[in-house]
Amino acid sequence: MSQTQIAVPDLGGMEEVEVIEICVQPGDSVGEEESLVVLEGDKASMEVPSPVTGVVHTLLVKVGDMVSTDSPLAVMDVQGPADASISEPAETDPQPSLQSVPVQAASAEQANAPTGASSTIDVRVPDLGGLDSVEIIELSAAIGDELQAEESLMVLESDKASMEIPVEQAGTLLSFTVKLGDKVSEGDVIATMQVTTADASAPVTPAQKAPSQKEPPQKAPPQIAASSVSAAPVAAKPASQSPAINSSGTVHTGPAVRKLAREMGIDLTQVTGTGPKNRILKEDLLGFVKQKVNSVNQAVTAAVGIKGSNEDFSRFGGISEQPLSKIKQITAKNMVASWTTIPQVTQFDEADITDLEIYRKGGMQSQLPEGVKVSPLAFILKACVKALQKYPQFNASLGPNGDTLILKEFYNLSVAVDTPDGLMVPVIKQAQVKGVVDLARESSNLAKLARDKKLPMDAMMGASFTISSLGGIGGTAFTPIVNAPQVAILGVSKAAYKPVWNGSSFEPRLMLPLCVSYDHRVIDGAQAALFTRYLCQLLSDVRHLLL
Ligand code: CAO
Repeated sequence: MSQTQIAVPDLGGMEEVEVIEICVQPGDSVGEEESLVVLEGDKASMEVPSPVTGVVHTLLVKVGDMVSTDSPLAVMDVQGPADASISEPAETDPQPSLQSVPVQAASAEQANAPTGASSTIDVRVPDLGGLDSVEIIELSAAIGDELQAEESLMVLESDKASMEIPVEQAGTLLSFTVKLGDKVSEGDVIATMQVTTADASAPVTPAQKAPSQKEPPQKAPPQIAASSVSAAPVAAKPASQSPAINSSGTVHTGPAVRKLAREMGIDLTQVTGTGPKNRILKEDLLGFVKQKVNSVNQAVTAAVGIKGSNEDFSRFGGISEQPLSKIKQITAKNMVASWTTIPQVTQFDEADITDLEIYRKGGMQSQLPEGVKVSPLAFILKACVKALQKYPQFNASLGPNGDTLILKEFYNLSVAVDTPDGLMVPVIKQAQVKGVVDLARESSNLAKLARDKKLPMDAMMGASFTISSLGGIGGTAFTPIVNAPQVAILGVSKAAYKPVWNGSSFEPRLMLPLCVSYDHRVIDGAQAALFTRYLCQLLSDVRHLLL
């Protein structure tokens, strides 16, 4: 075992390029020709494949580093003695493929093939059926790929046709001598391959022996896909279900697709490749984006949809159909969104408000200014402020990515008001600076404005917590829906006298049912129980609320 330093190969004239992707981690076993890093200059991106088989010992670069020819990239543990030439591949590269993917030396000597059994050949553009100067739109194979005869190497497209260029002979792809977007004609050298020949003494079209441009092409004719530009031979291939990840865990695709994926923020390991050996093509990436957009749209539609039934109920008897008010339609959408996106739980408890009600209906009433009426709601509002101050996570919202909690230092309490047109939720702003009487006056004013349809828009914004009181109507308990983006809501049902055990006897006490629904992503059950209990304690001793 020895250690070998891997360096950046000849960059073909580019001075500095950026490391845009690290394909391996220390400890990874890497095969020869598997990508180590991806580099990008202002003209091209390129993968740097490992020239050896071994284990990555140390990475000497990180994403964002600028490197140039011969810059150290990594140290590899390899079997056998270190090969000093590995860090200097540029010295041995007879034809550096500067703008395109290949960066490794590609001579037969470096190909590590059995002596006398393999040779390096040029791959040339075959007869293009009369077309000239045709653009390369897809590189279908990667350096190091073992290609079978007739397997696609690249795709060309002119204004008349698209065509795959297959390799004639099976072998290992050593380099591309062209890049995406280049225009090629019949006879042009486009790649070099290492092939195994039956007779080692008679290698086929060795790379070192360049035939003249006029020499007839040696390769199979291209598969002309169609006679119009709309032909898409690439897409016509059967879609593969397996992701385009090679044995080293890196994604099998070209630099252009990588760049596009990076710009769009797409994790390529999630994309299924339909190219040769599951290679991800540009079409795959675009298809993936389309699919994601569609599914998001569907989810949004489902979340905000208020679609009802298509059933013809008149088959069973008489029916009439009424339009839903705008308020009801908006409420429906908000409810569906909250119900489907927030995991919510409701905590129930009872507050003993016997003493509070004696005070409210007795001593307090006589001290109130003319025309002011204080219902239990005003005390409940006051108690909520105090409970929210003690348990601030109830007066909060989840951050945009769901990984932070935004705690609010204002206590803007919205109160659900039942109006003929539907539910409205005006907000009592800065409730923490208001006393019980002020809260009573403001909640009653806001309820009146809501019922008279005179609520200004601003009066319904900025709430940090909601109270829904059905106490004036009846009921023993209910489960209010969290008013997103808030994380909790208090439901209040009708107070009723109940026999309560005081330690020696049952006593009639006026018990107020409280129901706290909460976003379980933010609030734990124990916190909800403590919060609700604390509310009950506050309401059971009126002194807490008047101080
Ligand atoms: N238990 C027993 N009695 C109660 C009570 C309770 N929890 N809450 C109120 N009351 C009594 C009041 O004291 C009042 O009695 P008096 O007239 O004898 O004093 C009576 O019920 C009516 O009260 P109110 O409803 O007019 O006043 P409020 O301050 O309690 O409530 C408001 C105001 C706007 C919350 C209420 O009118 C309302 O619209 N509630 C409906 C809210 C709603 O629809 N929520 C469901 C939303 S979906 O989750």
